[in-house]
Amino acid sequence: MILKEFNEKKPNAVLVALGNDETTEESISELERLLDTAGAVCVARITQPKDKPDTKTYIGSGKAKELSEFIKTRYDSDDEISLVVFDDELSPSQIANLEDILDCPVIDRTMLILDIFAQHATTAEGKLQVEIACLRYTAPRLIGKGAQLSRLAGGIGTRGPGESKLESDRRHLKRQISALESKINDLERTRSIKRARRLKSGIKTIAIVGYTNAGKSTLMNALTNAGILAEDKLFATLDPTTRKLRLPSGKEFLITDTVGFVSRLPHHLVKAFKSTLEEVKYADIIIRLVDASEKYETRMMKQIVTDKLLEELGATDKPTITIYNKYDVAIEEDLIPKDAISISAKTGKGIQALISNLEVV
Ligand SMILES: Nc1nc2c(ncn2[C@@H]2O[C@H](COP(=O)(O)OP(=O)(O)OP(=O)(O)O)[C@@H](O)[C@H]2O)c(=O)[nH]1
Ligand SMILES: [Mg+2]
Repeated sequence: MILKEFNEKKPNAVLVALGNDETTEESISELERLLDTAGAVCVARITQPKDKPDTKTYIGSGKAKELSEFIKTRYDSDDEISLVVFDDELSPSQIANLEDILDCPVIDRTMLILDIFAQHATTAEGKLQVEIACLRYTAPRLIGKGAQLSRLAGGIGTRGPGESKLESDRRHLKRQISALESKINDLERTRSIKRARRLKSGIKTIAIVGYTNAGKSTLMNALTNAGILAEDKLFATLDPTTRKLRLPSGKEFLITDTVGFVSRLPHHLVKAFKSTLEEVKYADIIIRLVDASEKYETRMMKQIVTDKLLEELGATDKPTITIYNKYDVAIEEDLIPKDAISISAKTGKGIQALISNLEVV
């Protein structure tokens, strides 16, 4: 993948977004965190107030020239720019046009997230899911270029050498995708057998959901000593872990920690991670974790993203416990609902209250 190729020094990147309001700022800040997680450094942010993206170059052509000048000033220096990341999904032709003008690799938000997922996947299933998402993302781009080429080649009936190469690439890609899909189907079967076994055991399952970095793995560890990696990185967890949770009364649950949500999670990833995310769909109870250390508005935005994904997964009709985590570093506490459970998964504060709550669900 793109960012892994730079192995010595962290690559410098410029981030680009359209808009000039607070939402743009938040979104580009999140992109910077994603970039950091992927292993690159943001050296400049560029925003352009514009209602609609330019069909050819996303940002205006003048702005693109300006950016290319900026990149040029750093050629062959220690601060050379190796990457430009756009905070949106770009069309294949926009990427090609921008790379022409900027003379620098261009990626979009989706590719960046795919890259992080590729770096973080550890299990066979996780790796397969990421691979499928990447191929599915690449396929239409190849087809798009192919379509342009075949028109250039003189229309129906004529076959340029480039076109037939593209066709064989496409066929190859299709074969690869279907081979991976059948492997995934096998894994899905295993997962559903396990699920059926759990169902038979009659033990209720809880899924911890929430925006990436909310503290889901930390909470899971606090509850079960699961020893899951919790990190101040986005998408530290990709593969779901399920553990038994035994309450003091003897009541038992199975609790699952899973992949975090993010604003504009690429559709291909949602699709590819279907079997992982189904752990949420089949859970009996949902713990919806909110990061209380963030501003009220950010919390709200992230809750909306989480709820939308829950709806997409068909998991909205379940008993849901909303929990405010990171209470030790909470801000705007007066805006946290009075009846909400507040905890610190890190210090352990409020965990007892949560457990008491679970005793009665
Ligand atoms: N101060 C404070 N930090 C916390 C608390 N809970 C978690 N964190 C920190 O928040 C960061 C993210 O925690 P994780 O448990 O990895 O979050 P996650 O929701 O599992 O994240 P992903 O798996 O990446 O989606 C880590 O650096 C944790 O140490 C808390 O209650 N208080
Ligand atoms: Mg996690």
